[in-house]
Amino acid sequence: MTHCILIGAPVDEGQRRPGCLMGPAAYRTAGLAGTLAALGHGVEDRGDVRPAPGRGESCANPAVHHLPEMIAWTEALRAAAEAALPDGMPIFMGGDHALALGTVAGVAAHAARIGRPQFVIWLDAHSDFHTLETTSSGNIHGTPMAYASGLPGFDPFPPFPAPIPGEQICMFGIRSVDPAEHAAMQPTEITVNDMRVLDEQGIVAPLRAFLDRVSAADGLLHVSLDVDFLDPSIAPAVGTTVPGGTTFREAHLVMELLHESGLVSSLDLVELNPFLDERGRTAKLMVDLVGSLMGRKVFDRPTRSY
Ligand code: HAR
Ligand code: MN
Ligand code: MN
Ligand code: MN
Repeated sequence: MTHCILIGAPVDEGQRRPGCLMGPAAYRTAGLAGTLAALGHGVEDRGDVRPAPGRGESCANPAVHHLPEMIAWTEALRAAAEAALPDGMPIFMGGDHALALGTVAGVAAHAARIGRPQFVIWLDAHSDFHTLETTSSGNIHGTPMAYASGLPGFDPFPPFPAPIPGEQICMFGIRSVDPAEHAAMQPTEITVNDMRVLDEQGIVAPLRAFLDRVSAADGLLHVSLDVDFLDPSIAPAVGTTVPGGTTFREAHLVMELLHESGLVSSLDLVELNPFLDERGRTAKLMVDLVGSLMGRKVFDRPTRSY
């Protein structure tokens, strides 16, 4: 059984549509802690992270907004992640995806400290591979994977502690990539399982191929789950809907395979905007997906060993 550590990250400054700051409250209301406890896990809620005041940092791209606030969030969330990991599995309740600048920095620093490779699976419609220099929206939630990869172009931010090699990153379900992101990803070894790949090959083969690599390297696995990974018809509570996302069963299957691997060491739940939800259905779906990730199954059967 796992000791689950819930950490609220009410980040709203990484994009322009207010509401993601309500995310942690929605996950608590939708029963995340009870879902985990019912599966036999230990649950500890450490409350919401409170960043220090911003220090007025700036950068050359005038589109970028809320930079000082996001630097403060990144420092606070990195510290929260590093503090939680020796005690159990942190589950970061977002908050927009800019929170991952901090959470992934924290898990990467922890992995480096204990001498194990850190892997990341990015479940998202978007590649989030802009730098502060290439983003035209100025929304920092579109940048965390480039930061984690150690790309230049994040000057006012603290240097990423232990940049994650492309071989250890898998993007899964993406279907919206800007030209500058595409160009920046081209020279990397990142595995890109876009929706076209999943349409052709299904969920199982591409996901198992990645999990086999994590297992062979004795890696830690951070899962970053963006609500827009899901098709907007089943998950409307997100500011950046993109049609053609994963179905209910595809998403649960991803979670079930991740559980079966036994490799997951930390989790982000991001981009839920409860202000856009319909009677809590997206929040409830996200909590159900965490249930599958943490071992809920329809029927017990022999599982694949890694
Ligand atoms: N690529 C676009 C931009 O940078 C859209 C990014 C949207 N990102 C998220 N998270 N919603 O994945 O503005
Ligand atoms: Mn995202
Ligand atoms: Mn997204
Ligand atoms: Mn978004």
